[in-house]
Amino acid sequence: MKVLILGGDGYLGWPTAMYFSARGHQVTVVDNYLRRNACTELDTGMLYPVPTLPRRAAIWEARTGHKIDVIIGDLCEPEFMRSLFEQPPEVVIHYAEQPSAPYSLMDYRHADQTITNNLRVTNNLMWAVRDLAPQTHIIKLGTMGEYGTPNIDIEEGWLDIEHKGRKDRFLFPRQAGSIYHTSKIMDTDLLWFGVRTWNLRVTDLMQGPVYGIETEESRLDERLRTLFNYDEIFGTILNRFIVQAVVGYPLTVYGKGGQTRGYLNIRDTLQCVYHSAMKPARPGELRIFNQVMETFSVNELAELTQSVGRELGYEVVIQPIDNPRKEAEEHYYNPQYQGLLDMGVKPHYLTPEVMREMFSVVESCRDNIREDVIFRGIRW
Ligand code: USQ
Repeated sequence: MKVLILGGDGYLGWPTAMYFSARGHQVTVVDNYLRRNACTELDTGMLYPVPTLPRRAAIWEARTGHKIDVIIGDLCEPEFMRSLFEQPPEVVIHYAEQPSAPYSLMDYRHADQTITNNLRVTNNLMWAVRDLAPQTHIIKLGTMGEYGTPNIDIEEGWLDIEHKGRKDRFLFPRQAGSIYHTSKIMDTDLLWFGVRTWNLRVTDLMQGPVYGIETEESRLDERLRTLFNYDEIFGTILNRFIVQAVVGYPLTVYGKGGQTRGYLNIRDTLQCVYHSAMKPARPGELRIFNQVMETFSVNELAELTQSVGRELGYEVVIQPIDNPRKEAEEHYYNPQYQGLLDMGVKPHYLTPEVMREMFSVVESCRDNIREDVIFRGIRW
C-alpha cells in the first residue's frame, strides 16, 4: 500500500513509518518539525538526541533496505497539503497535531498555535482528499480526552439516544479538559461533516496516553528510537514517572491521584493503526475505536513504578503535589474498547517486565536527564 504519514517526526509518527515500511508498504512521511522546534524553544530537554528525519530514513534504509520518503513542509499551507495527493495514497495517517495539553494552556499564543495548527491541518487534509483523492482512507488520531470523564460508560464513539419517544444516534458527548483536547473535538466535527457530506472514509482512533520507548523496529539501531520527552509539557505520565524514579525525583502525582485514564503501549498504537489501515472504513463511514488496552489511576501508576523501581534498587518516593490542572481527581471511568481487539490487535499489557525494559533504556541515558524540566508548574 501507498501510505502517507502526516506528522512523521513525532513520538508515534516515526515508529509508525518504520512499522509499515518493515511490512513492505511504500511510506512517505511529512513533518515541519513543530514538536522538535517547540522542545528547543521551551528548552524541554530530551532523553537522547534524535537524528533528523532524512538522517533516520537513511539509517533505516541502510539497516533494512526499505526506503522511507521524507518531505519537510508545513501542512497548514493548503497548496503544500494538496501537492501530496497528486498520486493518491491508499491511506493517510494524520498525526500532524500539537499534542500537549499543558502547551495549549501556557498562554494565549500557545493556545492560538494549537488551534491554528490542528484545525488548519485537518481542514486542509479533508479538502485535499475531497478534491483529489476521495477513495483515500483517512486515519486520524483522536483522543480519549475528547470524552472527558462523564458519569456514564464511554461508548466507542457513538451513543443511541431516546428522547420524547424518538430515537437517534449521535457522536458520544464531548467535554474536553484542555484547549488541545478541545481542538481534537473540533477535528472530529470537521471530518464528521466531510463524511456526511462527501462520503469520505474516516477512522478516528480515540487514543489514551501512550507509554514506551522501544518498538520491534527501533531495536535494530539506537538511532532509530522515537523521540522521548519526560518534561512536564510533552512527556506523558508513565514515561515521566520512570525517568523520575531513575533520578530519585519524587513521583509527581497531581492532586489526589484518582484521575483514571485508558493507557496503551506504543507497540499497540502501531498495531491499532495497522489493523485499521488493512481493513478501511467504508465510503461515508466515520468509524470510531477507543484505542486503549487497560485503565489505571495516577496512584496505581505511581505504585507500580515504585514497586518495580524498588525491586531494581531505586529509592522511589511518591509525593502528591497540588494539581496544576483543572480535572476531576475522583470520578467514574468505564470506557468500552472492544473494537480494535475484535480487529485482531493483541495487547501488550503493562507488566513488570515491560516496565523493567523501560527502566533499562532510561538508565542507559541517565546522564542526559535534567531535573529542572520535570516540573515547572504550568497551571490552568
Ligand atoms: N499526571 C500526573 N502527574 C504527572 C503527569 C500527569 O498526575 O506528572 C496526570 C494528569 O493530571 C492526567 C493524567 O496524569 O490526569 C494523564 O496525563 P498525561 O500528561 O499523561 O496525558 P494528557 O495530558 O491527558 O495527554 C496525553 C497526550 C495527548 C493524548 C492524551 C490521551 O499528551 O496527546 O491525546 O494523553 S487522553 O489523556 O486519553 O486524552
